[in-house]
Amino acid sequence: MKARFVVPVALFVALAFHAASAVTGTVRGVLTQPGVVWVSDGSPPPPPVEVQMSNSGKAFLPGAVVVPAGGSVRFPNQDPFFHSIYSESDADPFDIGFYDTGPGKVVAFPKAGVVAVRCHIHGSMHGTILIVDGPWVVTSQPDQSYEIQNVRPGKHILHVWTPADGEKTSEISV
Ligand SMILES: [Cu+2]
Repeated sequence: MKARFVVPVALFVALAFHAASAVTGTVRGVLTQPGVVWVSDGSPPPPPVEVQMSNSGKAFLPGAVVVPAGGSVRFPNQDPFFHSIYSESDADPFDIGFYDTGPGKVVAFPKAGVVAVRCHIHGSMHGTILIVDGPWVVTSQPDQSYEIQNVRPGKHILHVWTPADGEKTSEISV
């Protein structure tokens, strides 16, 4: 399965701003498949951003999005029929009710975590929202390597998410 991720451009700008103001470290590694990696290091959150995850052809498009905690996700409905999506995940559960073709609805995600999204009407629909609370990176290198710069010194949790294995965490020292 080909992994597809969408990341908000504004976050890159915010992280570049943080880099100029503190002594920080770099975290490197190699994944076994394309995924998203981030470090919960207590960095101040970037300005809120809104990411889009469309409903198209009875599916979420893209199937996974990344948003910093405090941001939001809009769910435009591109299908000629209703959707009604929800999440029962521990982090940021929601149920936004029925909505027809059009701009859809917006959900805010104040807490970091991994949220599985489903639809009451279409049982096959499944999306993932990664709400992150620190420097992060989407791996795009052919060799699956990653490098996260501007991590604050200290003990932190490293998060690795892949479509096949979900989220795995480990403690690191920077
Ligand atoms: Cu649906």
